[in-house]
Amino acid sequence: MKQITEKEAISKINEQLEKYYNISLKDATDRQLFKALAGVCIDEMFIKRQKFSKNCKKKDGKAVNYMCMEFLIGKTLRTSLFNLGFEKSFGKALKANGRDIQNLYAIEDDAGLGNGGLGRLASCFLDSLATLDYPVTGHCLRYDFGLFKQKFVDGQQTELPDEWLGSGEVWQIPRQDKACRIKFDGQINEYMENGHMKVEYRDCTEVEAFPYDVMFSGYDSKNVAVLRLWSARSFNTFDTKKFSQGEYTQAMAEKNELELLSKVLYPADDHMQGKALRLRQQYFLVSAAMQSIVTTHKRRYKNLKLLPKFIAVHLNDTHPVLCVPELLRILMDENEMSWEDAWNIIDKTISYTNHTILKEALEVWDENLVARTLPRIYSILKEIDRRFRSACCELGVSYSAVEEMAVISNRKVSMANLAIIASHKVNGVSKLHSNILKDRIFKNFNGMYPQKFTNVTNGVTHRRWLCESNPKLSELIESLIGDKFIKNASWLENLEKFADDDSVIKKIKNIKLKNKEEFAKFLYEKQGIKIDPTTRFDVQAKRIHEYKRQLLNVLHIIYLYSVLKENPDADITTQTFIFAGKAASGYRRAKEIIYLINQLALEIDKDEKVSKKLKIVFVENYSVTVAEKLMPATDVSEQISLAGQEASGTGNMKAVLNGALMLCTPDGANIEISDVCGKDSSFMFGMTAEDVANTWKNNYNPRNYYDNNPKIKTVIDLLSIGFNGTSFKGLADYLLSTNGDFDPYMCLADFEAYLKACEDMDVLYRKPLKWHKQALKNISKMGYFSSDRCIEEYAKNIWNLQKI
Ligand code: 26Q
Repeated sequence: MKQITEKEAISKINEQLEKYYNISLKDATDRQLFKALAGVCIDEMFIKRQKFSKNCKKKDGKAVNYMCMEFLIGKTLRTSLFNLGFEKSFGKALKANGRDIQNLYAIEDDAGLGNGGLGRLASCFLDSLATLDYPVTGHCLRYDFGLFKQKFVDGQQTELPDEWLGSGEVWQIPRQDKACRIKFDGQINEYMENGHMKVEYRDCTEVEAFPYDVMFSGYDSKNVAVLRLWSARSFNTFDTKKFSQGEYTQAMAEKNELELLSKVLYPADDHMQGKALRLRQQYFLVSAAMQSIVTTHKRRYKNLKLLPKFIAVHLNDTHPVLCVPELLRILMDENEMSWEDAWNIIDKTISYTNHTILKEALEVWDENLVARTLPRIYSILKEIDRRFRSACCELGVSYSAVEEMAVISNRKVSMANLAIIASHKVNGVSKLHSNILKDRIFKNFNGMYPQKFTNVTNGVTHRRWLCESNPKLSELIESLIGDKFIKNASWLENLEKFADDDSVIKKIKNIKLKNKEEFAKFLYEKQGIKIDPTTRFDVQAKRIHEYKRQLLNVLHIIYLYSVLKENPDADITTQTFIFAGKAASGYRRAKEIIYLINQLALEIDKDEKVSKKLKIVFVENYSVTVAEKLMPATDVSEQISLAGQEASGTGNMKAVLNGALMLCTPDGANIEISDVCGKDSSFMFGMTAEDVANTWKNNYNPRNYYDNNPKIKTVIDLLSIGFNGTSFKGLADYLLSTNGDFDPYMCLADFEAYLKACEDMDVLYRKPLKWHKQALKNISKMGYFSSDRCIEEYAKNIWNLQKI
C-alpha cells in the first residue's frame, strides 16, 4: 500500500497543531500531538467516507447493521494510522523531530466497551468489513464507564470504574441530526382506525437517544466503517414544575436516573442476570438504531417494502433481539403496514449469531418485567408467540416441543427463541459449536427450519493482531514473502517453504525472545514484578470462568510444585506461568480462583529452590492493550476448556498467529486450528465433547480419581492445606463433590491426560529449532482464521452483501 512521505506527514501534523493550538511541533505537548494526529486521521477518514457513501448510493448498495451491546475497541490511533498507510512515515517524521510516537499511543485509554470475546469479535469484524469494502454501520451503547478496571488488593480482585471518555472523545463525532426519542413504561391503548393499528401511550417515560459516530478506516480500501454509539439524555432538562417549586435536587435526580441508561456496561460475561436496567439498555439501543435505519431508508428510497434490498440487520447474540418487535412496531404503528407485510420484511432482514451454549447465559426475561417496561413491545411479542404457536399446531408439533420453542412460556420470554423464529439464518461460531446448536440446544428448531442453521467459524483481524501488535515478526514475514498477506491473509501460506531454512527459524526464535523481553519490561513497569524472558512463557489469558478451567492449570502447577519440593533437581522445564483476565464482579468462585493463583504465586516466590524453575504472575487488568503485548510473547497458549463449552475462542487464534503452540482440549475453534495447521501443530488432550456427554450420563465421580491417582491426591491435599497461609479447602471440596456445590467442568477427569500432554510438549520444547519450525508452519496456515475470511462468508451466505 502506498505510504505518504515524511514531509507530507510533518505538514499534516503542523496544519492540525496550527488549527487547534496555534503551536509548533517543537513546543507541542504529547497530548496536543496526540490530538493533532487523531485530527489528521479524522480529516482523512471524512473524505474517504464521503466518497464511499456517494458511490454506495450511486450503486444502490446494501449495508449491514451490526447490532451489538459490546464493541471492545482498544486504542484507535495506531490502527487508524496503520490502516490509512500513515503509520511508518508518521513514526519516522516524529522521530526526526525528537518525538516518540509510542508516547502518543500511550496517552489514549482503551475503549473497553466489552467483556471479552464477543465484543472483540465485533471490533475485528468492523476492520474486515471496512477493508473488504462492504458497507457497514455498527450500533452500540456509549457507556460512560466501560468494563471495570481490575486491581489486586492483597491478592484479591477489586473493581474500579473505567473512565475512558476523556481520551476517547476525540474520535466521536456528535450527530445531533440523528437523535431520536425512546419510550418506556406507562400504559398503552391499542385500537384500529381505518384498518390500521393505532397506539396511544399514557404516562410513559421518554428519553433522548443521542448518537456519536466513530470512524474506522479499512486498510488499503475505499471504505470507512462507522460505529454509532448511542448515549442517553434526558430531554426536558428538568421537570419545570418541580424546578419552579424549588425541588431542584429532585428534578436533577430524575434526570440522572434517565441518563443512568448508558452509564455502565454490565460486567457479566456468559451469565444472564434479569436486571431491569439491562433490559432498558437493550431496548434503548435497539429502538434508537431501528428508528435511525428506517428514517434514513425512507428518506432515500421512499418505499419501506424495499428495506430488505438495502439493509441487513445482524444480531450479535440475543442481546439486541428486541430489534424484531421494535422494527415491527415502527413498520405497523408508524407506517401503517400490515402485520403480514411487516413480518415479511423482518424475515428477510434479520440474522443471528449464537455465542454460547451455557444454560446460565441463555437470555430469558421475566414476562411481567417486559410487560411493565415495554408495554407495546410486549403486546407485539404476544402476537409473535400466538402466530408461532398456531403455525406449530398446523405442522403437528408436539406440545412439549412447542413450549420449548415458544417466545413466551412459563411466564418467561425467551430471547433465543425469538431470535431463531425471526431470523433467516442462525449461526454458531465454530464447527463443533454449530453442530451442538443443531443437534442439542436447538434440535427442535433445526427439525422445523433446517435451512436456517449454519456455521461461520470466527476469525480475528490479522492486521491488528499480527502486523500492528508484532511488528518484528510482521517485518520478517514481509521480507520473506512481501506485503501481500496484509490484505490477503492466505498469502501467509508462502511462508511454509522457509520451514527448512534454519536461518529463518533462528530469526523467528530470536523475535520471540525479543517480544518476551519487551513484555517483561512492560510487566515490571506496570506491576513491579520481574520475570525471566529466557524461561518458557505459558499463558492463559481470558475471562476467569469455571468452564475455561484456570483451575485445571493451577492443579498442574501445584503438581509441579510438589515434585520440585521433593526434589529440586527434578527434570522440569523452567517456566513462567502467566495468567490474565477479569472475573465478573459477582462471581464468587472465579474470584476465589484469582486469589488462589496469587497466593500460590507468593508461596512459590518464597521457596528459593522451587522458584528457580517456576514462577507465576497474574497480569492485572487484562485488556486489548495488554493482549497486544502478551500474544507476541506467548510460547504456550493454554486453551483448556471442557470440550463442548467454549463456543469458539479467539485468543487461541491470536496466540498461534503470533507463533505460540497450543496446549488444548478438543473444543471450539481449537479443533479447526489443529485441523488446518496439522496434527503436530498443537498438544491436544482430554475428553471430546462426546466423551463429556457420556461421562455426565454415567455420573462423574471425582472421588475415584482422588482415591486411585496419587498425583491427584497430593495436589488436592496441598490445596486443602493451602498456600501462603490461606487454606483453599473450599475449592478442594468443590473438586471432590458429586452434588450441591460441585465441579460440573470435571477438572479431575482430564488431569492425567493434561499431564501427559505437558510432557509431550516438553519433549519438543527441548529442541528449540523444531519448536520454532512448528511455530512457523502454524503461522503459515493461520490465514484461514483471519476475520477477512469470516466476513466473506457472512457476506455471501448470510447477509447477501456486495462489495462497493
Ligand atoms: C447477557 C445478559 C445480561 C447481561 C450480560 C449478558 C452477556 C454479556 C456478554 C452474556 C454474554 C456475554 C459475552 C459472551 C462472550 O464473549 N462469548 C464468547 O464469544 C466469543 C466470540 O464468538 C467466543 O469465541 C467465545 O467462545 C464465547 O465465550
